[in-house]
Amino acid sequence: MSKKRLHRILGGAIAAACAASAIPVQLMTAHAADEGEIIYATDFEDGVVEGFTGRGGAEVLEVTDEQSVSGDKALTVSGREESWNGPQFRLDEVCKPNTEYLISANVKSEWYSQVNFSMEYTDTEGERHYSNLKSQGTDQWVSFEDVKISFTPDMTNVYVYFECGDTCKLYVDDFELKAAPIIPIQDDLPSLSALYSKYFKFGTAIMASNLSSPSFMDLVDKHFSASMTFGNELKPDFVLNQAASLAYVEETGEDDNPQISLAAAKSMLDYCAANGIPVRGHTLVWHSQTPDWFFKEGFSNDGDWVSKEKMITRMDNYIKNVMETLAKDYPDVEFYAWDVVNEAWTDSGSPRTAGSSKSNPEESAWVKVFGDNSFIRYAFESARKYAPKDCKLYYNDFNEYIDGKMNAIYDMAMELKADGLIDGIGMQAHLDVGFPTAAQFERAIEKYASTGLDVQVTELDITTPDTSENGLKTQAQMYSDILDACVKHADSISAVIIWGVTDDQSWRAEKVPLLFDGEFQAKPAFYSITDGMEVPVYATGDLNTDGKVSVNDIVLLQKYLLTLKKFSAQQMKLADMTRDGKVNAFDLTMMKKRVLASQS
Ligand code: 9MR
Repeated sequence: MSKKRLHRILGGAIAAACAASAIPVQLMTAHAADEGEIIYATDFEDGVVEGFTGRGGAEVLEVTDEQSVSGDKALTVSGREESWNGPQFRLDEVCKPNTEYLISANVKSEWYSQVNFSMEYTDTEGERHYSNLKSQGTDQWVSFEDVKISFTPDMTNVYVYFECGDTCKLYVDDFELKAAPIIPIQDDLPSLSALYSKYFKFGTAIMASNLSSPSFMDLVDKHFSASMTFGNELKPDFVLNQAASLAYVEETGEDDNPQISLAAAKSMLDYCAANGIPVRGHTLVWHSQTPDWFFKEGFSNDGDWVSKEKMITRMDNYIKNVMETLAKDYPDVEFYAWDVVNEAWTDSGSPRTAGSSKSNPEESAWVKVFGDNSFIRYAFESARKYAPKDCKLYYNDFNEYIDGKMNAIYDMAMELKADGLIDGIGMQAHLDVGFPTAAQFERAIEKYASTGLDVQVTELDITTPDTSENGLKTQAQMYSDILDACVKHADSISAVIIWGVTDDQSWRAEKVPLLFDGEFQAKPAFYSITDGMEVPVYATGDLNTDGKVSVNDIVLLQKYLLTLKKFSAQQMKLADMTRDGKVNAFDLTMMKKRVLASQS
């Protein structure tokens, strides 16, 4: 960032206007920002702390000349009583939902520690959510540059904030918030979902925060419309509602019915319903991202661990509540698959160590309560009882090509299959260019396919430590080899899901594991899995190019007619049911007749 004094948008003209009309700056409403427009920027050289407040309440925020990057001054935050205390900046009062912004700042922790740049919001049921955007560990100034941020209309009290692992002083300088330039996606690429539709569903996983990025969602729409996984929002720690569970105990005296909320998933569920995208539910029973109170007497944080019997009932009620709430509140979302149990076996093929995943991420509270992996069968029994009849049930795991784990999954699957409890095995496929080889991965596909169950590749990404042009070529080759193996075994594989869309939003962003870069452009890996593929010809009406004309296509056409959706040139052609060169209500009527006829 240059040394020149940044102009403080709110501190200048707008703040003056607010002062004149006695409107506090904090109450200003968001305005439509033009691409690249600076919404707020300060280098603190004017000695004013504005826009920032302390997260804990006790912090002291002041301008200091002890430290700075540009000029002589910076913001300092002292009196931090907890590591999460620090300066926060409220976004939703100055920014618009469904718009992408970029934030840059220089931040320094007084002592060596990890500096986190994070985001917080409140959902429609009043629950607060926190997510880390970027972290760096040092006692020097660290620079966060153009970190993307956006939020949806149902998120309120949206803040970005800085914290560090210690309670020492924090410094901030050169904070800048601007509207991101709009980078269009490449229109001339073939759609991945369409290219692979004759083999399997080709889909992706996204997070609710991605919904607010227009170009990101254009990529989802074009390439991944065959299947959607929610990266976090259907995991137990997002779904379980402790306040409601405690209230239920208070009211009924029973502590075996955990209460749930789908508020965090709402915007994604609405998106999938409106766009007719089938969903892979992820995940019901997992040691990770599951709160300890779920396993404790009275649903209290410091209660004793419950008995196995009580946990069986709690798990059954949890799965029942999830399935019933989805069916009642989201009847239009098609859940075609659910990960019933996730990551229960270690690489050596034994159950995880008993414990709390909050103290040690490898340990499992399920094993703590059950003593072994016997909870898996109960989970599948409950899922079978409550899941929609046509929804397939999966066991899902990573390192699924390592012998010990692979054999344990195979044996477990065969036992569950004998009782009709499981439909498939999910191979997460978090791979690296160095390990495993495509041949090892294919061997695992063969092993799982030999159960006679369905196989899905549920979370494919391939990291490369070398991000040079050469490294990206090696990555492209591996993507191509893995997809070749999937196509070869397409008879056993019903879906291949990429764990994310653009590198910058990936959980392994530094090793650029995905098909598109942070600028929404296709990488060599994309071309390696599309080049030479036959572009399929679709039946008129098959708007989502999934190989059939169905209710999902009707939904899409309705959306187009209500001008809620743009169609590509291919979709315009496919939508013209009456072949009169126009897309209108007559096409919708004809499509409805076609779908009705195919159902009778
Ligand atoms: O992509 C998810 C990331 O945003 C979360 O921080 C992380 C926390 O565990 O979970 C990631 O998703 C995981 C998935 O649910 C199960 N397989 C491994 C994935 C990557 O950690």
